[in-house]
Amino acid sequence: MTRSWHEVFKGVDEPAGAAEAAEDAVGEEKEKSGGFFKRLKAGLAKSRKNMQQHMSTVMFDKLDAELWEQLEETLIFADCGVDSTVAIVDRMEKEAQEGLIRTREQFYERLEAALVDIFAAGDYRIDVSHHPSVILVVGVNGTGKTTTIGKIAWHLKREGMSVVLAAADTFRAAAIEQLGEWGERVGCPVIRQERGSDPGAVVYDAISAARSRDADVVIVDTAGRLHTQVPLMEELKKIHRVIGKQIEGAPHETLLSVDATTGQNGLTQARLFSEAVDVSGVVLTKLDGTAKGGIAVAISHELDIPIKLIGVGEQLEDLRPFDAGDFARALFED
Ligand SMILES: Nc1nc2c(ncn2[C@@H]2O[C@H](COP(=O)(O)OP(=O)(O)OP(=O)(O)O)[C@@H](O)[C@H]2O)c(=O)[nH]1
Ligand SMILES: [Mg+2]
Repeated sequence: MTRSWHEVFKGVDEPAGAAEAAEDAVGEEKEKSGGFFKRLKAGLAKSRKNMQQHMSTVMFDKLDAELWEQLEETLIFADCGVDSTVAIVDRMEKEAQEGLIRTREQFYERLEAALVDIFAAGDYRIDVSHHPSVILVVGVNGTGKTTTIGKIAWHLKREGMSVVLAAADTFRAAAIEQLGEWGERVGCPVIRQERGSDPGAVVYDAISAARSRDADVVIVDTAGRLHTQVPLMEELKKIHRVIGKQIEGAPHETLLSVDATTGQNGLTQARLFSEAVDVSGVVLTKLDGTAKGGIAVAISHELDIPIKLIGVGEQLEDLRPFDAGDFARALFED
C-alpha cells in the first residue's frame, strides 16, 4: 500500500515518541494516502482511459486468442515495451488455463498482480544513511530535476534531516536562481558559484560545506543534457568522480529524472544515462501528461532499475514514493 516518505528514506530514524504518537501518525498517513491515491488516479486518468478504450470491446466470457491479442495490443500501445508485454500476456494465459481467470474482476486482479511482479525488484528506498549522504540528480533538459530536488529536500527537512543543495547546473544563471529559490523555501543552504564555472568545483565546495556544517544530505543538481551530447555526458562522469574522490562510495544515490511524456525516447535516455553513470533509481515525472504510463513498466523491467519516485503533477504533494501495487490499481480500477 502507499508508501510514506518516511519509509522511502533509508537511514531516517523512526519517529521518536510514545506509541500513541505513532498511532496518530499512522492515522494521518492513512488519510493522506487515501488522498494521494485519488491524486494518483487523477494523474493517471489519461493512461487509464487509453487502456479502458482498448479493452472495452473485450468479452470476458470467452478466454480466447482474441482476448490475449487485445491485451497485448493494449499493453504495447501503453508503452509497456515488448519484453514486459510478452511476459505479462504469457503469465495471464497460463493462469487462465489453470482456471484462475474466469471473470472480468479476476482478469483485472491477475493483470494487476502481473504488473506488480514485472517491476524491477531493486531497493525502492533512497539511501540517506551515510553522513553526509550524496544524492546526484541527472537527466535530460526539462525532465524535472530541479523541482524534484526541491521536493526531496522539503521532505528530508520534515524528517529532521539537514540538507545542503549544490547548484552544479552552472549552465544557465536561471538554473542557479531556481535552486536558490527552493533553498529559501525549504530552508537549506545552496552552494553556488558563478554561471559557467566548473560543476565539479561546485560539488567539491558543497561536500566541504556539508562536512563543516555537519549536514546529513547533499543533493546535487546538474545541467540537463541530451544523452547524445558526448562532452556533456563526459562532464557528468567527471562530477561523479569528483564526488567519489571526496567520499568513498558516493554518490550514494544517482537518480535519473525521466519525463514520462517522452515515451520510448525516455527509455533510450534511461539506457544511455545508466551506461554513463551508475543510475540507482528513476524519478518518472509528468505521468499526468501522458496516456502511455506503461513506460514506467518498460523502464523498470527492461533496464532493471527501480522507479523510486513518480510525479503526477506540479504541486509539492504530486511527487510521491512509487508503489507498484498502487500504480497498477490506479491504471485499471474504475
Ligand atoms: N505536469 C507536471 N509537470 C511537472 C512534473 N514534474 C515537473 N514538472 C514541471 O516540469 C518543468 C521542468 O522542471 P525542472 O525541475 O525545471 O526541470 P529540469 O530537469 O531541472 O530542467 P533543466 O534544468 O532545464 O534541465 C517545471 O515547470 C515543473 O513544474 C510532473 O510530475 N507533472
Ligand atoms: Mg534544472
